[in-house]
Amino acid sequence: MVKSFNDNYNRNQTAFSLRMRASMDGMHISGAERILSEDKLPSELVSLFNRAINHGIGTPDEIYFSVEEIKEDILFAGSLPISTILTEGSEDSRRKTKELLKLHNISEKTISKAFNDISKGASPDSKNMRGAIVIDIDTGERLEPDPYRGVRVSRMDICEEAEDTLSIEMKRIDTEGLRVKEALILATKVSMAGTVAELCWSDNPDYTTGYVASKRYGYVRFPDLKKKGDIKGGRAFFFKGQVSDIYSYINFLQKRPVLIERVTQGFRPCTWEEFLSRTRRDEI
Ligand code: WAQ
Ligand code: MG
Repeated sequence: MVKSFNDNYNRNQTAFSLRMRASMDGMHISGAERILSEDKLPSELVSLFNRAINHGIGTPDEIYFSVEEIKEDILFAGSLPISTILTEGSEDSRRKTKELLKLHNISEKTISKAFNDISKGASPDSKNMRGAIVIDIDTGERLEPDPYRGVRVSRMDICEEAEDTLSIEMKRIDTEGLRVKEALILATKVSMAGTVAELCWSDNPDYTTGYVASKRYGYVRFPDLKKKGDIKGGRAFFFKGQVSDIYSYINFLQKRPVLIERVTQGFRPCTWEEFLSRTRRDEI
């Protein structure tokens, strides 16, 4: 994200999608997505290579890079606002995460299914998936065409200036880390696709904060959503609509270029009750 487009004056430059994914013994361990101009490609390739080989989980035995010219129009967007809920351990976090999902009119059965699948490793062979589960909010049915791989969101990034603003904003609200920035960019794009809500926690055993994100409630973080040492993680996109719409939905997630150019103000960590009263106030 060091890169990208310096807003208005070089919007006409050709943009490239740069992707990296690394695996070890067939298990996905690291990936990244960038949108950037040609002059930034060489340095970013090197930095993503370093990132892949220095990944905490292990040294990859395969690293793939792809560079594609972006021919579609880029959608410029504002980020979702960040909130962080103060909780008392993983059970409390899970309970509140589920409550927030219920506020999106997602059935309890569907919520439990998403939690159970991610907790046990959501691919049919109980490994972490490279992409996300897509789950029908009413039936709880999984809709991703390839249940081993899932749907991988691609072609999203943040403009340089917006990234600087985001760093300042994150400091203001006591939040830090590249992981948060990348997840926020992804979650913003996922919300723009019409996703009812997204549920996510990392597959990194040391990173236990997860989130629920949606247009309606923003990017809502829950510390300790999983226990330290747990290597299972993943994402679920809660989908509402005709099953026939699923292909254009997935196409948007995989192909439509989205660049964050504005940062929406977020909130300092607060209790669940404070969060609820704030969101209710906003709805009036
Ligand atoms: N598209 C779809 N699913 C993805 C993608 C993608 N581009 N990248 C990762 N996933 C899925 C995949 O199943 C991974 O195993 C899982 O998500 C977790 O990925 O606010 O770091 O990169 O403190 O480990 C969230 C909280 C961090 C950040 C999420 O995810 C915060 C994180 P990871
Ligand atoms: Mg990871």
